[in-house]
Amino acid sequence: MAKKPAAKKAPKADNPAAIDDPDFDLNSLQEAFEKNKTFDASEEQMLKFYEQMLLIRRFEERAGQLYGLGLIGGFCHLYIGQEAVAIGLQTALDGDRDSVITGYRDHGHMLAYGLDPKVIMAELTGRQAGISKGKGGSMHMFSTEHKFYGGHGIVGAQVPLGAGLAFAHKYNEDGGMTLAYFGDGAANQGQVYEAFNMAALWNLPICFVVEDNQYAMGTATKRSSAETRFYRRGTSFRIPGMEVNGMDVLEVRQAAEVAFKHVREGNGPVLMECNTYRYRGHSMSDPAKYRTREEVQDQKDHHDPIERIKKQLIEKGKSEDELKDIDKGIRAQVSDAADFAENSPEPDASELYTDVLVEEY
Ligand SMILES: Cc1ncc(C[n+]2csc(CCOP(=O)(O)OP(=O)(O)O)c2C)c(N)n1
Ligand SMILES: [Mg+2]
Repeated sequence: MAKKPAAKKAPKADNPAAIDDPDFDLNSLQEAFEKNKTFDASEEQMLKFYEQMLLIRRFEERAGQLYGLGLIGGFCHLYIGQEAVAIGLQTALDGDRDSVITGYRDHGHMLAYGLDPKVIMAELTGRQAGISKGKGGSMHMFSTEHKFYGGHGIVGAQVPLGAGLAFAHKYNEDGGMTLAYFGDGAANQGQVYEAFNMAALWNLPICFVVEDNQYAMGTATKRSSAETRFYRRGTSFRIPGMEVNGMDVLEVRQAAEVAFKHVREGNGPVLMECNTYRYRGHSMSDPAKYRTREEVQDQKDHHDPIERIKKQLIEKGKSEDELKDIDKGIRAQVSDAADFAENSPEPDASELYTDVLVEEY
């Protein structure tokens, strides 16, 4: 005979959902989101989204070229194809209060947070003027001043660190929230679930975002993940999930509106899955032989986030020429960033001893 389940004790945590709502509803936010999935953007906002996504695209293309020329060393993971995720989410944050943390595919997130392309390019090329004095490189860029906490090479490590940042927001009562990004591959890490538990238990102000770009290095999600609907993975911790088309900036932004409101109102974490696609290999050294050219071309032809908003702007009456001029301006800005980086000196050898320990011992 099956054992009778033990009577449930009320949990001691300050998680009201766990006490008052025995029937946790994974889709509570998704239902609100389904009613209107498109952010009601003004023409000005749409132009801005177009411009910001294009800046990431052109910046990353240039970074790829500089890598080919040997001006960027080490690893370099490009964000091309995924632009709508960072722009849709980060334009909904408050740069003065909120914090962001991500993995190693971080250039786009830094640009989306309004950081100067010059200091990011200088960082990629290992120059003193770089945002981490040229010592972090592509994967380990940081700006505590801008509440951008990296740039992490250890897959999944940013998730508990993000929970820590959210804990600090709550503890300091500064009104901020944290956006913690991770990949579909990272979603299979144990530490992610430990962080989910603590975030839900302590009602932390955090939005966890899985950028499902369909691959973890060369492994397709369906080959590595028993549950590929990543938004469901917070169910055991009573974290509501949201499933979002990460190739549509207006949809991502609308999802951000719903999720961030929930978080800011003190209801604890949200887990958002953004379905997206990376056009380039995992890193610059990956020839991406695990997928067909046709698959990539299909994404570019039918799902490109920049082409999508461009089309919507044209439907609103913007001319192709006007949009081309914006592109020209961005290309010039990216060229200036590359020239700035190439002409900046490398850090002095004495910098090897700085920023290593918090204090002297
Ligand atoms: C703890 C750890 N294990 C393995 C690696 C090697 N590694 C680097 S990236 C990666 C795949 C991660 O894929 P995903 O989370 O989907 O992120 P994406 O690269 O697609 O953005 C792996 C296994 C690592 N850096 N850290
Ligand atoms: Mg991935």
